[in-house]
Amino acid sequence: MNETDLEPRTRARPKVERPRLHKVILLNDDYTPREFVVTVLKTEFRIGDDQAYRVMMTAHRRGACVVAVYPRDVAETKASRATDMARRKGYPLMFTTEPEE
Ligand code: TYC
Repeated sequence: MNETDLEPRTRARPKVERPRLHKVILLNDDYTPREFVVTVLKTEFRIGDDQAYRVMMTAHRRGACVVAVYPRDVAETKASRATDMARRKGYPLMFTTEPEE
């Protein structure tokens, strides 16, 4: 047998679980300026102007918005970096993470 063999696979292929992805969620608050939220989104999550504005407005209107999904460690690092960026300016802006269903 070689790479060009067209026989169907007969040996068991054990199913491997993919690690679950985690959502980064932007939470609304009454104090952080809209402009600043957009800047944080663009800086930490590398999304464009329009997308950042839409995500910010969705959180503003509905209370929260999913920003993106990543492997757990990446999601947690980005959420705390983004939250810290706001904390340094004295804003209460918060990002959280949760596993995808
Ligand atoms: N609600 C804020 C304001 O009116 C703006 C804002 C939007 C803050 C989204 C946080 O996740 C947020 N200035």
